[in-house]
Amino acid sequence: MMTRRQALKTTALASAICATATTLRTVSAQSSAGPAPVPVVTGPYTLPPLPYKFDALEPHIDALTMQIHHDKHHAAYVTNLNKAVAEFPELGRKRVEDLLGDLSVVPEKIRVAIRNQGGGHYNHSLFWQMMKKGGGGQPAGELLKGIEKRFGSFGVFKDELTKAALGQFGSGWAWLVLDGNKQLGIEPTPNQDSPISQNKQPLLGLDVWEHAYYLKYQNRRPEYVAAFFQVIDWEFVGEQYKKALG
Ligand code: MN3
Repeated sequence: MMTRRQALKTTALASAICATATTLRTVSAQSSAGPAPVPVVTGPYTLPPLPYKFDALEPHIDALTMQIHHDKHHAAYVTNLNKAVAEFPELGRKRVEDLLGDLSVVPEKIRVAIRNQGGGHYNHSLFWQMMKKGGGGQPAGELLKGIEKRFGSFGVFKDELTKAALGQFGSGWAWLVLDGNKQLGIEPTPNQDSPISQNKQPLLGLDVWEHAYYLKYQNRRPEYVAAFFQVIDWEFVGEQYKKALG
């Protein structure tokens, strides 16, 4: 038989469950209304649309991560970049890669903001295009030849990029770049620093900020890095390589 104390406990538990269910209903009612609109950003820089649906990279990269990553994180870099250049309209007429390419000409007052927010905008604008539904596999043509010449094999390159991605302490990126001497290389960068600020053209970038993977992979960065290789758009990376070779 249930004692009074047990009965009270059971009642309390039941109300708690009801309260939770109500909260969950409220949340799902909100999310079924669709994603919140991207805030209107006034300024010279704009958020490029994601070139595919949020769920295009499932199951490797989940839809919610893509939505928050693009609509919130990237949007915030754009907003903050616009805020930074608001006082310097002549800078806003330049491409973000030109600002990043020579930070010494950016007024000191906004140099850190351009490096971080401009870097965030530029890096992510590339990052979305470096992935696609049904991507993965290996590069072909000139890029494959270049990778084999520089690293010995595609497998060695993959290991090296993975090592750079896992070795990046805290937030940052791991890149395949083409340097000023037209040599391929692996380059980790902290925060939103872009290889372009070191006169290196980014060809492939792997975002290892926790916001890029935490919802699905939590602390398992190696699983996320392996998943990233399943969605790389090697055609796009190959085009970047051709352009950078000139
Ligand atoms: Mn990111």
